[in-house]
Amino acid sequence: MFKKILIANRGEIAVRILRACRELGIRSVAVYSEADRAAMHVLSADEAYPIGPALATESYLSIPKILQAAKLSGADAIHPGYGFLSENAQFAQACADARIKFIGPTPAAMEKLGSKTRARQQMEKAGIAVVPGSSRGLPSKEDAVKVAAKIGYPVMLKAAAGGGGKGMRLVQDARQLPAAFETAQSEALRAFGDGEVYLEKAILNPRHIEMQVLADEHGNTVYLGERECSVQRRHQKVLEEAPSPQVDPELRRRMGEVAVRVAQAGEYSNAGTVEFLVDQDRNFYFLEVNARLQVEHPVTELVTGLDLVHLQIRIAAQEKLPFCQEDVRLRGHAIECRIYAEDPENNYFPSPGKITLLAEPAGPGIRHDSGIYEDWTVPSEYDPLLAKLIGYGSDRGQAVARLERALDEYFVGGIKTNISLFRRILADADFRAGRVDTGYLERLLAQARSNPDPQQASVVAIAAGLFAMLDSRAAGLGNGSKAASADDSWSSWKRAARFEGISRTDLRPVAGRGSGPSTHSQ
Ligand code: MV4
Repeated sequence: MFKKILIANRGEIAVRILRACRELGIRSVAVYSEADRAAMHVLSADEAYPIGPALATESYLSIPKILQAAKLSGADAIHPGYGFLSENAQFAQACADARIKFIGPTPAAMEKLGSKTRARQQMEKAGIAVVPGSSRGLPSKEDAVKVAAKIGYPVMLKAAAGGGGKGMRLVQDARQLPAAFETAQSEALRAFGDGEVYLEKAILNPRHIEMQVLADEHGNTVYLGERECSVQRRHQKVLEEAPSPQVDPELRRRMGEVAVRVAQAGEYSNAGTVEFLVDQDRNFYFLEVNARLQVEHPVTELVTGLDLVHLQIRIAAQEKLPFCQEDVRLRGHAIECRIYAEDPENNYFPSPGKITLLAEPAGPGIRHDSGIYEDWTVPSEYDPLLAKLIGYGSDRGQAVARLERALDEYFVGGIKTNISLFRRILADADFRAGRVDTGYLERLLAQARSNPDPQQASVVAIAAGLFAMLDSRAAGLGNGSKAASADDSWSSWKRAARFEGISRTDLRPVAGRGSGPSTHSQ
Protein backbone atom coordinates (compact mmCIF):
# COMPACT_ATOMS: atom_id res chain seq x y z
CA MET A 1 0.00 0.00 0.00
CA PHE A 2 1.07 3.60 -0.61
CA LYS A 3 2.70 5.48 2.24
CA LYS A 4 1.94 9.00 1.07
CA ILE A 5 -0.56 10.35 -1.46
CA LEU A 6 -0.48 13.82 -2.99
CA ILE A 7 -3.88 15.25 -3.85
CA ALA A 8 -3.58 17.34 -7.01
CA ASN A 9 -6.79 19.24 -6.37
CA ARG A 10 -8.57 21.65 -4.05
CA GLY A 11 -11.95 22.26 -2.40
CA GLU A 12 -14.42 19.64 -1.28
CA ILE A 13 -12.97 16.82 -3.39
CA ALA A 14 -9.47 17.32 -1.96
CA VAL A 15 -10.98 17.13 1.55
CA ARG A 16 -12.93 13.98 0.53
CA ILE A 17 -9.74 12.27 -0.66
CA LEU A 18 -7.74 13.39 2.41
CA ARG A 19 -10.34 11.72 4.60
CA ALA A 20 -9.94 8.45 2.72
CA CYS A 21 -6.16 8.64 3.16
CA ARG A 22 -6.58 9.23 6.89
CA GLU A 23 -8.89 6.22 7.16
CA LEU A 24 -6.40 4.01 5.31
CA GLY A 25 -3.43 5.17 7.39
CA ILE A 26 -1.80 6.87 4.42
CA ARG A 27 -0.11 10.27 4.83
CA SER A 28 -1.72 13.02 2.78
CA VAL A 29 -0.12 15.91 0.94
CA ALA A 30 -2.09 18.96 -0.15
CA VAL A 31 -0.97 21.43 -2.80
CA TYR A 32 -2.24 24.99 -2.93
CA SER A 33 -2.13 28.15 -5.00
CA GLU A 34 -1.63 31.63 -3.54
CA ALA A 35 -5.40 32.05 -3.46
CA ASP A 36 -5.78 28.91 -1.35
CA ARG A 37 -3.29 29.43 1.51
CA ALA A 38 -6.08 29.19 4.06
CA ALA A 39 -8.28 26.71 2.19
CA MET A 40 -9.89 23.83 4.03
CA HIS A 41 -7.91 21.17 2.14
CA VAL A 42 -4.65 22.81 3.23
CA LEU A 43 -5.71 22.85 6.88
CA SER A 44 -6.80 19.21 6.90
CA ALA A 45 -3.81 17.62 5.13
CA ASP A 46 -0.78 16.17 6.92
CA GLU A 47 1.52 18.32 4.77
CA ALA A 48 0.95 21.12 2.27
CA TYR A 49 3.09 22.57 -0.52
CA PRO A 50 2.62 25.87 -2.37
CA ILE A 51 2.53 25.43 -6.15
CA GLY A 52 2.26 28.96 -7.47
CA PRO A 53 -0.09 31.81 -8.31
CA ALA A 54 -3.89 31.76 -8.22
CA LEU A 55 -4.13 31.27 -11.97
CA ALA A 56 -4.86 27.54 -12.39
CA THR A 57 -2.62 27.16 -15.44
CA GLU A 58 0.30 28.15 -13.21
CA SER A 59 -0.68 26.00 -10.24
CA TYR A 60 -3.30 23.23 -10.23
CA LEU A 61 -2.89 22.70 -13.99
CA SER A 62 0.91 22.80 -14.00
CA ILE A 63 2.36 19.32 -14.43
CA PRO A 64 5.91 20.36 -13.42
CA LYS A 65 4.73 22.17 -10.28
CA ILE A 66 2.65 19.20 -9.13
CA LEU A 67 5.41 16.71 -9.83
CA GLN A 68 7.92 18.89 -8.02
CA ALA A 69 5.71 18.94 -4.93
CA ALA A 70 5.30 15.16 -5.21
CA LYS A 71 9.07 14.67 -5.30
CA LEU A 72 9.74 17.13 -2.47
CA SER A 73 7.18 15.44 -0.24
CA GLY A 74 8.18 11.91 -1.20
CA ALA A 75 4.65 10.97 -2.25
CA ASP A 76 4.39 7.58 -3.92
CA ALA A 77 1.00 8.22 -5.55
CA ILE A 78 -1.10 11.12 -6.84
CA HIS A 79 -4.87 11.35 -6.71
CA PRO A 80 -6.07 13.90 -9.29
CA GLY A 81 -9.69 14.32 -8.10
CA TYR A 82 -11.97 15.69 -10.83
CA GLY A 83 -11.36 18.55 -13.27
CA PHE A 84 -7.84 20.07 -13.49
CA LEU A 85 -5.39 17.32 -14.56
CA SER A 86 -7.67 14.37 -13.82
CA GLU A 87 -8.28 13.39 -17.45
CA ASN A 88 -4.95 14.54 -18.85
CA ALA A 89 -3.16 11.53 -20.38
CA GLN A 90 0.10 13.49 -20.54
CA PHE A 91 -0.03 14.05 -16.80
CA ALA A 92 -0.71 10.36 -16.16
CA GLN A 93 2.29 9.55 -18.38
CA ALA A 94 4.49 12.11 -16.61
CA CYS A 95 3.58 10.49 -13.27
CA ALA A 96 4.52 7.07 -14.63
CA ASP A 97 7.84 8.46 -15.91
CA ALA A 98 8.52 9.89 -12.43
CA ARG A 99 7.65 6.48 -10.86
CA ILE A 100 4.70 7.95 -9.03
CA LYS A 101 1.46 6.02 -9.28
CA PHE A 102 -1.38 7.98 -10.91
CA ILE A 103 -4.63 6.92 -9.21
CA GLY A 104 -6.74 6.42 -12.30
CA PRO A 105 -6.68 4.64 -15.65
CA THR A 106 -3.54 4.18 -17.76
CA PRO A 107 -2.45 6.98 -20.12
CA ALA A 108 -3.25 4.68 -23.07
CA ALA A 109 -6.85 4.14 -21.91
CA MET A 110 -7.28 7.86 -21.25
CA GLU A 111 -6.05 8.67 -24.73
CA LYS A 112 -8.29 6.11 -26.35
CA LEU A 113 -11.41 7.39 -24.59
CA GLY A 114 -10.45 11.08 -24.63
CA SER A 115 -11.17 11.46 -28.34
CA LYS A 116 -14.88 10.97 -28.91
CA THR A 117 -14.45 9.79 -32.48
CA ARG A 118 -11.84 7.23 -31.38
CA ALA A 119 -14.09 6.11 -28.54
CA ARG A 120 -17.03 5.72 -30.97
CA GLN A 121 -14.87 3.64 -33.31
CA GLN A 122 -13.82 1.37 -30.42
CA MET A 123 -17.40 0.92 -29.30
CA GLU A 124 -18.71 0.21 -32.81
CA LYS A 125 -16.02 -2.45 -33.15
CA ALA A 126 -17.20 -3.97 -29.87
CA GLY A 127 -20.84 -3.95 -31.07
CA ILE A 128 -22.03 -1.27 -28.63
CA ALA A 129 -24.90 1.05 -29.62
CA VAL A 130 -23.66 4.60 -30.11
CA VAL A 131 -25.83 7.53 -31.19
CA PRO A 132 -26.20 7.16 -35.00
CA GLY A 133 -23.68 9.41 -36.76
CA SER A 134 -20.18 9.67 -38.19
CA SER A 135 -17.31 8.26 -36.19
CA ARG A 136 -14.59 10.07 -38.11
CA GLY A 137 -13.69 13.70 -38.20
CA LEU A 138 -15.38 15.60 -41.04
CA PRO A 139 -12.80 17.19 -43.35
CA SER A 140 -15.10 19.83 -44.86
CA LYS A 141 -18.56 21.38 -44.66
CA GLU A 142 -19.47 19.61 -47.90
CA ASP A 143 -18.74 16.27 -46.22
CA ALA A 144 -20.79 17.38 -43.23
CA VAL A 145 -23.81 18.17 -45.44
CA LYS A 146 -23.54 14.76 -47.11
CA VAL A 147 -23.29 12.86 -43.84
CA ALA A 148 -26.12 14.86 -42.24
CA ALA A 149 -28.45 14.04 -45.16
CA LYS A 150 -27.83 10.36 -44.46
CA ILE A 151 -28.37 10.66 -40.68
CA GLY A 152 -31.44 12.91 -40.98
CA TYR A 153 -32.02 16.28 -39.24
CA PRO A 154 -31.86 17.60 -36.59
CA VAL A 155 -28.18 16.74 -36.05
CA MET A 156 -25.63 17.53 -33.35
CA LEU A 157 -22.21 18.86 -34.35
CA LYS A 158 -19.62 17.87 -31.78
CA ALA A 159 -15.92 18.42 -31.21
CA ALA A 160 -13.97 15.15 -31.04
CA ALA A 161 -11.84 16.60 -28.25
CA GLY A 162 -14.84 18.13 -26.46
CA GLY A 163 -16.94 16.77 -23.66
CA GLY A 164 -19.57 17.96 -21.25
CA GLY A 165 -21.30 19.91 -24.03
CA LYS A 166 -18.37 22.17 -24.92
CA GLY A 167 -18.17 22.88 -28.64
CA MET A 168 -21.54 21.22 -29.29
CA ARG A 169 -24.10 22.62 -31.74
CA LEU A 170 -27.65 21.64 -32.63
CA VAL A 171 -28.36 22.01 -36.36
CA GLN A 172 -31.97 21.97 -37.58
CA ASP A 173 -31.51 21.81 -41.35
CA ALA A 174 -29.05 21.76 -44.27
CA ARG A 175 -29.06 25.53 -44.70
CA GLN A 176 -27.66 26.09 -41.19
CA LEU A 177 -25.00 23.40 -41.40
CA PRO A 178 -22.12 25.05 -43.35
CA ALA A 179 -21.93 28.09 -41.06
CA ALA A 180 -22.35 25.94 -37.93
CA PHE A 181 -19.56 23.67 -39.18
CA GLU A 182 -17.16 26.60 -39.60
CA THR A 183 -17.81 28.04 -36.14
CA ALA A 184 -17.73 24.62 -34.43
CA GLN A 185 -14.41 23.83 -36.09
CA SER A 186 -12.72 27.11 -35.15
CA GLU A 187 -14.17 27.00 -31.61
CA ALA A 188 -12.86 23.47 -31.13
CA LEU A 189 -9.45 24.49 -32.41
CA ARG A 190 -9.35 27.41 -30.01
CA ALA A 191 -10.72 25.57 -26.98
CA PHE A 192 -9.01 22.18 -27.35
CA GLY A 193 -6.19 22.78 -29.84
CA ASP A 194 -7.91 20.25 -32.08
CA GLY A 195 -10.46 21.27 -34.73
CA GLU A 196 -11.85 17.79 -35.40
CA VAL A 197 -15.66 17.79 -35.50
CA TYR A 198 -18.17 15.04 -36.26
CA LEU A 199 -21.94 14.55 -36.44
CA GLU A 200 -24.53 12.66 -34.45
CA LYS A 201 -28.26 12.42 -34.81
CA ALA A 202 -29.81 14.77 -32.26
CA ILE A 203 -31.77 13.03 -29.52
CA LEU A 204 -34.57 15.37 -28.44
CA ASN A 205 -35.33 15.94 -24.74
CA PRO A 206 -32.93 13.21 -23.66
CA ARG A 207 -32.29 12.09 -20.14
CA HIS A 208 -28.73 11.94 -18.93
CA ILE A 209 -28.10 8.73 -17.05
CA GLU A 210 -24.63 7.49 -16.23
CA MET A 211 -23.33 4.16 -14.97
CA GLN A 212 -20.54 3.89 -12.39
CA VAL A 213 -17.97 1.23 -13.20
CA LEU A 214 -14.98 -0.06 -11.29
CA ALA A 215 -12.19 -2.07 -12.87
CA ASP A 216 -9.09 -3.49 -11.25
CA GLU A 217 -5.75 -3.91 -13.00
CA HIS A 218 -6.31 -7.67 -13.34
CA GLY A 219 -9.22 -7.55 -15.79
CA ASN A 220 -12.17 -7.60 -13.35
CA THR A 221 -14.88 -5.03 -14.05
CA VAL A 222 -18.18 -4.40 -12.27
CA TYR A 223 -20.96 -1.82 -12.53
CA LEU A 224 -22.33 -0.10 -9.41
CA GLY A 225 -25.66 1.17 -10.71
CA GLU A 226 -26.71 4.38 -12.38
CA ARG A 227 -27.06 8.03 -11.45
CA GLU A 228 -29.79 10.24 -12.82
CA CYS A 229 -28.10 13.51 -13.86
CA SER A 230 -30.75 15.21 -15.95
CA VAL A 231 -31.26 18.10 -13.53
CA GLN A 232 -28.69 20.47 -15.02
CA ARG A 233 -28.39 23.84 -16.64
CA ARG A 234 -25.97 24.89 -19.35
CA HIS A 235 -24.16 21.58 -18.93
CA GLN A 236 -23.63 22.18 -15.24
CA LYS A 237 -25.20 19.46 -13.12
CA VAL A 238 -27.19 20.76 -10.17
CA LEU A 239 -28.75 17.70 -8.55
CA GLU A 240 -28.07 14.00 -9.05
CA GLU A 241 -29.63 10.88 -7.59
CA ALA A 242 -29.21 7.14 -7.35
CA PRO A 243 -30.99 5.08 -8.40
CA SER A 244 -32.69 6.88 -11.30
CA PRO A 245 -36.47 6.96 -10.75
CA GLN A 246 -36.77 6.16 -14.46
CA VAL A 247 -34.68 2.98 -14.51
CA ASP A 248 -36.07 -0.43 -13.57
CA PRO A 249 -33.95 -3.48 -12.67
CA GLU A 250 -34.08 -4.82 -16.20
CA LEU A 251 -32.91 -1.56 -17.82
CA ARG A 252 -30.26 -1.22 -15.10
CA ARG A 253 -28.88 -4.66 -15.88
CA ARG A 254 -28.79 -3.95 -19.62
CA MET A 255 -27.11 -0.54 -19.17
CA GLY A 256 -24.71 -1.97 -16.60
CA GLU A 257 -23.64 -4.80 -18.87
CA VAL A 258 -23.07 -2.38 -21.76
CA ALA A 259 -21.06 -0.10 -19.43
CA VAL A 260 -18.83 -3.02 -18.45
CA ARG A 261 -18.28 -3.84 -22.14
CA VAL A 262 -17.44 -0.18 -22.81
CA ALA A 263 -14.85 -0.25 -20.01
CA GLN A 264 -13.38 -3.51 -21.28
CA ALA A 265 -13.27 -2.26 -24.90
CA GLY A 266 -11.35 0.79 -23.63
CA GLU A 267 -8.99 -1.35 -21.49
CA TYR A 268 -10.16 0.77 -18.62
CA SER A 269 -9.04 0.45 -15.01
CA ASN A 270 -9.94 2.22 -11.74
CA ALA A 271 -13.22 4.13 -11.21
CA GLY A 272 -14.98 5.47 -14.29
CA THR A 273 -18.36 6.58 -15.53
CA VAL A 274 -20.09 5.60 -18.73
CA GLU A 275 -22.51 8.31 -19.87
CA PHE A 276 -25.67 7.45 -21.75
CA LEU A 277 -28.39 9.46 -23.40
CA VAL A 278 -31.79 7.88 -22.95
CA ASP A 279 -34.52 8.85 -25.41
CA GLN A 280 -38.26 9.11 -24.86
CA ASP A 281 -38.72 5.43 -25.81
CA ARG A 282 -36.11 4.36 -23.23
CA ASN A 283 -33.50 3.50 -25.89
CA PHE A 284 -30.08 4.25 -24.49
CA TYR A 285 -26.96 5.29 -26.38
CA PHE A 286 -23.33 5.39 -25.32
CA LEU A 287 -22.12 8.99 -25.19
CA GLU A 288 -18.71 9.18 -23.52
CA VAL A 289 -16.56 7.84 -20.70
CA ASN A 290 -15.55 10.10 -17.82
CA ALA A 291 -12.16 8.74 -16.84
CA ARG A 292 -12.19 10.06 -13.28
CA LEU A 293 -13.94 10.09 -9.93
CA GLN A 294 -17.00 12.29 -10.38
CA VAL A 295 -18.48 15.08 -8.29
CA GLU A 296 -21.65 13.02 -7.79
CA HIS A 297 -19.90 9.81 -6.64
CA PRO A 298 -21.38 10.03 -3.10
CA VAL A 299 -24.90 9.02 -4.21
CA THR A 300 -23.46 5.77 -5.53
CA GLU A 301 -21.49 5.29 -2.31
CA LEU A 302 -24.62 5.68 -0.22
CA VAL A 303 -26.76 3.20 -2.18
CA THR A 304 -23.98 0.60 -2.57
CA GLY A 305 -22.35 0.99 0.84
CA LEU A 306 -18.95 1.16 -0.89
CA ASP A 307 -16.22 3.75 -0.49
CA LEU A 308 -15.16 4.61 -4.03
CA VAL A 309 -12.03 6.50 -3.00
CA HIS A 310 -10.80 3.61 -0.84
CA LEU A 311 -11.42 1.31 -3.77
CA GLN A 312 -9.62 3.61 -6.20
CA ILE A 313 -6.57 3.63 -3.95
CA ARG A 314 -6.64 -0.14 -3.45
CA ILE A 315 -7.02 -0.72 -7.20
CA ALA A 316 -4.08 1.61 -7.91
CA ALA A 317 -2.07 -0.40 -5.39
CA GLN A 318 -2.70 -3.40 -7.66
CA GLU A 319 -5.19 -5.11 -5.38
CA LYS A 320 -7.95 -7.21 -6.91
CA LEU A 321 -11.56 -6.06 -6.61
CA PRO A 322 -12.68 -7.41 -3.21
CA PHE A 323 -16.15 -8.40 -4.55
CA CYS A 324 -17.86 -9.49 -7.76
CA GLN A 325 -20.97 -8.27 -9.63
CA GLU A 326 -23.35 -10.54 -7.71
CA ASP A 327 -22.17 -9.03 -4.43
CA VAL A 328 -23.22 -5.52 -5.47
CA ARG A 329 -26.59 -4.69 -3.93
CA LEU A 330 -28.41 -1.37 -4.17
CA ARG A 331 -30.26 -0.27 -1.07
CA GLY A 332 -32.25 2.92 -0.46
CA HIS A 333 -32.09 6.18 -2.31
CA ALA A 334 -29.66 9.11 -2.33
CA ILE A 335 -29.95 12.64 -3.74
CA GLU A 336 -27.13 15.17 -4.00
CA CYS A 337 -27.52 18.95 -4.11
CA ARG A 338 -24.50 20.88 -5.43
CA ILE A 339 -24.16 23.97 -3.28
CA TYR A 340 -22.60 26.75 -5.37
CA ALA A 341 -21.56 30.30 -4.50
CA GLU A 342 -23.99 31.73 -7.04
CA ASP A 343 -26.57 34.48 -6.99
CA PRO A 344 -30.08 33.19 -7.77
CA GLU A 345 -31.19 36.82 -8.25
CA ASN A 346 -28.51 37.42 -10.87
CA ASN A 347 -28.96 34.45 -13.19
CA TYR A 348 -26.86 32.20 -10.94
CA PHE A 349 -23.75 34.24 -11.60
CA PRO A 350 -20.74 33.24 -9.42
CA SER A 351 -20.74 35.05 -6.07
CA PRO A 352 -17.40 34.58 -4.30
CA GLY A 353 -16.52 36.41 -1.07
CA LYS A 354 -16.15 35.98 2.67
CA ILE A 355 -18.35 33.49 4.50
CA THR A 356 -19.33 35.46 7.58
CA LEU A 357 -21.68 32.88 9.05
CA LEU A 358 -22.03 29.16 8.49
CA ALA A 359 -24.57 26.75 9.93
CA GLU A 360 -24.01 23.26 8.54
CA PRO A 361 -26.71 20.60 8.33
CA ALA A 362 -26.27 17.17 9.91
CA GLY A 363 -28.38 14.40 11.40
CA PRO A 364 -29.92 11.16 10.15
CA GLY A 365 -29.37 10.38 6.46
CA ILE A 366 -27.38 13.54 5.80
CA ARG A 367 -23.87 13.72 4.36
CA HIS A 368 -22.23 17.08 3.83
CA ASP A 369 -19.03 17.01 1.75
CA SER A 370 -17.66 20.52 2.09
CA GLY A 371 -14.54 22.51 1.39
CA ILE A 372 -15.51 25.66 3.27
CA TYR A 373 -15.54 27.09 6.78
CA GLU A 374 -16.75 30.23 8.55
CA ASP A 375 -14.58 33.34 7.98
CA TRP A 376 -12.91 31.84 4.91
CA THR A 377 -13.05 33.82 1.69
CA VAL A 378 -14.23 31.87 -1.37
CA PRO A 379 -11.73 32.81 -4.10
CA SER A 380 -13.01 34.05 -7.44
CA GLU A 381 -10.46 32.11 -9.48
CA TYR A 382 -12.04 28.65 -9.38
CA ASP A 383 -15.25 26.74 -9.84
CA PRO A 384 -17.72 28.11 -7.24
CA LEU A 385 -18.76 24.68 -5.88
CA LEU A 386 -18.75 25.07 -2.08
CA ALA A 387 -20.08 21.77 -0.88
CA LYS A 388 -22.42 18.90 -1.62
CA LEU A 389 -25.41 18.11 0.52
CA ILE A 390 -26.48 14.52 0.12
CA GLY A 391 -29.67 13.07 1.55
CA TYR A 392 -30.10 9.32 2.01
CA GLY A 393 -33.20 7.36 2.94
CA SER A 394 -34.72 3.92 2.66
CA ASP A 395 -36.74 5.26 -0.26
CA ARG A 396 -36.87 8.38 -2.45
CA GLY A 397 -39.54 10.04 -0.33
CA GLN A 398 -37.44 9.78 2.79
CA ALA A 399 -34.34 11.07 1.00
CA VAL A 400 -36.36 14.10 -0.15
CA ALA A 401 -37.79 14.75 3.33
CA ARG A 402 -34.38 14.55 4.96
CA LEU A 403 -32.91 16.93 2.38
CA GLU A 404 -35.73 19.42 2.93
CA ARG A 405 -35.10 19.26 6.66
CA ALA A 406 -31.34 19.68 6.16
CA LEU A 407 -31.85 22.64 3.83
CA ASP A 408 -33.75 24.34 6.65
CA GLU A 409 -30.76 23.83 8.94
CA TYR A 410 -28.32 25.16 6.34
CA PHE A 411 -27.26 28.80 6.41
CA VAL A 412 -24.39 30.42 4.55
CA GLY A 413 -23.99 34.12 5.33
CA GLY A 414 -21.92 36.76 3.58
CA ILE A 415 -22.16 35.31 0.08
CA LYS A 416 -25.02 34.30 -2.20
CA THR A 417 -25.67 30.60 -2.70
CA ASN A 418 -28.08 28.49 -4.75
CA ILE A 419 -29.56 26.81 -1.63
CA SER A 420 -33.03 28.22 -2.33
CA LEU A 421 -33.08 26.52 -5.73
CA PHE A 422 -33.17 23.11 -4.04
CA ARG A 423 -36.22 23.96 -1.95
CA ARG A 424 -37.94 24.76 -5.22
CA ILE A 425 -36.83 21.60 -7.02
CA LEU A 426 -37.67 19.31 -4.10
CA ALA A 427 -41.16 20.82 -3.82
CA ASP A 428 -41.89 20.56 -7.54
CA ALA A 429 -44.54 18.04 -8.63
CA ASP A 430 -42.62 16.87 -11.73
CA PHE A 431 -39.46 16.31 -9.69
CA ARG A 432 -41.39 14.45 -7.00
CA ALA A 433 -42.88 12.22 -9.68
CA GLY A 434 -39.40 11.59 -11.14
CA ARG A 435 -40.34 13.28 -14.42
CA VAL A 436 -37.01 14.90 -15.32
CA ASP A 437 -35.12 15.29 -18.58
CA THR A 438 -32.27 17.61 -19.60
CA GLY A 439 -34.75 20.45 -20.24
CA TYR A 440 -36.39 20.13 -16.81
CA LEU A 441 -34.46 22.81 -14.90
CA GLU A 442 -34.75 25.48 -17.62
CA ARG A 443 -38.51 24.90 -17.64
CA LEU A 444 -38.69 25.21 -13.86
CA LEU A 445 -36.66 28.43 -13.86
CA ALA A 446 -38.71 29.93 -16.71
CA GLN A 447 -41.85 29.14 -14.72
CA ALA A 448 -40.39 30.92 -11.69
CA ARG A 449 -39.48 33.98 -13.74
CA SER A 450 -42.98 34.38 -15.15
CA ASN A 451 -44.47 33.57 -11.76
CA PRO A 452 -42.30 35.16 -9.05
CA ASP A 453 -42.72 34.24 -5.41
CA PRO A 454 -45.33 36.66 -3.99
CA GLN A 455 -43.87 36.18 -0.50
CA GLN A 456 -40.38 37.30 -1.47
CA ALA A 457 -40.99 40.96 -0.62
CA SER A 458 -42.36 39.98 2.81
CA VAL A 459 -39.34 37.78 3.49
CA VAL A 460 -37.03 40.68 2.80
CA ALA A 461 -39.09 43.05 4.97
CA ILE A 462 -39.28 40.60 7.90
CA ALA A 463 -35.56 39.84 7.70
CA ALA A 464 -34.67 43.52 7.66
CA GLY A 465 -36.87 44.07 10.72
CA LEU A 466 -35.33 41.12 12.52
CA PHE A 467 -31.78 42.20 11.93
CA ALA A 468 -32.61 45.74 13.02
CA MET A 469 -34.11 44.40 16.27
CA LEU A 470 -31.15 42.14 16.94
CA ASP A 471 -28.76 45.01 16.36
CA SER A 472 -30.55 47.11 18.94
CA ARG A 473 -30.61 44.18 21.35
CA ALA A 474 -26.88 43.63 20.87
CA ALA A 475 -26.39 47.30 21.64
CA GLY A 476 -28.33 46.80 24.85
CA LEU A 477 -31.42 48.69 23.68
CA GLY A 478 -34.98 47.49 24.00
CA ASN A 479 -36.22 43.90 24.00
CA GLY A 480 -35.66 42.05 20.74
CA SER A 481 -37.12 38.74 21.84
CA LYS A 482 -40.56 39.41 20.38
CA ALA A 483 -39.04 39.51 16.89
CA ALA A 484 -38.25 35.83 17.08
CA SER A 485 -41.90 34.77 17.35
CA ALA A 486 -42.89 35.60 13.76
CA ASP A 487 -44.55 33.10 11.40
CA ASP A 488 -43.07 29.58 11.48
CA SER A 489 -42.30 29.50 7.79
CA TRP A 490 -39.33 31.85 8.29
CA SER A 491 -37.73 29.45 10.75
CA SER A 492 -34.31 29.33 9.13
CA TRP A 493 -34.17 33.12 8.99
CA LYS A 494 -35.09 33.22 12.64
CA ARG A 495 -32.48 30.67 13.54
CA ALA A 496 -29.84 32.50 11.56
CA ALA A 497 -30.78 35.79 13.12
CA ARG A 498 -30.76 34.28 16.59
CA PHE A 499 -27.43 32.59 15.90
CA GLU A 500 -25.93 35.80 14.61
CA GLY A 501 -27.32 37.82 17.50
CA ILE A 502 -25.96 35.37 20.00
CA SER A 503 -22.48 35.13 18.50
CA ARG A 504 -22.30 38.90 18.29
CA THR A 505 -23.15 39.41 21.94
CA ASP A 506 -21.17 36.34 23.00
CA LEU A 507 -24.05 34.77 24.90
CA ARG A 508 -24.38 30.98 25.05
CA PRO A 509 -27.49 29.47 23.46
CA VAL A 510 -28.24 27.17 26.41
CA ALA A 511 -31.16 27.07 28.79
CA GLY A 512 -30.34 28.41 32.23
CA ARG A 513 -28.22 31.14 30.73
CA GLY A 514 -26.26 32.80 33.52
CA SER A 515 -26.78 29.90 35.95
CA GLY A 516 -23.38 28.34 35.50
CA PRO A 517 -22.18 25.62 33.15
CA SER A 518 -24.60 22.93 31.97
CA THR A 519 -24.19 19.50 33.56
CA HIS A 520 -25.43 17.64 30.48
CA SER A 521 -22.69 15.58 28.88
CA GLN A 522 -24.43 14.26 25.75
C1 MV4 B 1 -26.36 15.06 -27.30
C2 MV4 B 1 -27.68 15.53 -27.13
C3 MV4 B 1 -28.60 15.16 -28.07
N1 MV4 B 1 -28.25 14.39 -29.11
N2 MV4 B 1 -26.06 14.29 -28.35
C4 MV4 B 1 -24.35 17.55 -23.78
C5 MV4 B 1 -23.22 17.17 -22.88
C6 MV4 B 1 -22.48 16.12 -23.61
N3 MV4 B 1 -21.90 15.16 -22.70
C7 MV4 B 1 -23.48 15.53 -24.55
N4 MV4 B 1 -24.60 16.41 -24.57
C8 MV4 B 1 -25.66 16.14 -25.37
N5 MV4 B 1 -25.40 15.35 -26.43
C9 MV4 B 1 -26.98 13.99 -29.23
N6 MV4 B 1 -26.65 13.24 -30.27
C10 MV4 B 1 -27.97 16.32 -26.03
C11 MV4 B 1 -26.96 16.62 -25.14
C12 MV4 B 1 -27.34 17.46 -24.05
C13 MV4 B 1 -27.18 17.05 -22.74
C14 MV4 B 1 -26.61 15.83 -22.40
C15 MV4 B 1 -26.44 15.47 -21.10
C16 MV4 B 1 -26.85 16.33 -20.09
C17 MV4 B 1 -27.40 17.52 -20.40
C18 MV4 B 1 -27.58 17.91 -21.71
C19 MV4 B 1 -28.14 19.14 -21.99
C20 MV4 B 1 -28.31 19.52 -23.28
C21 MV4 B 1 -27.89 18.70 -24.31
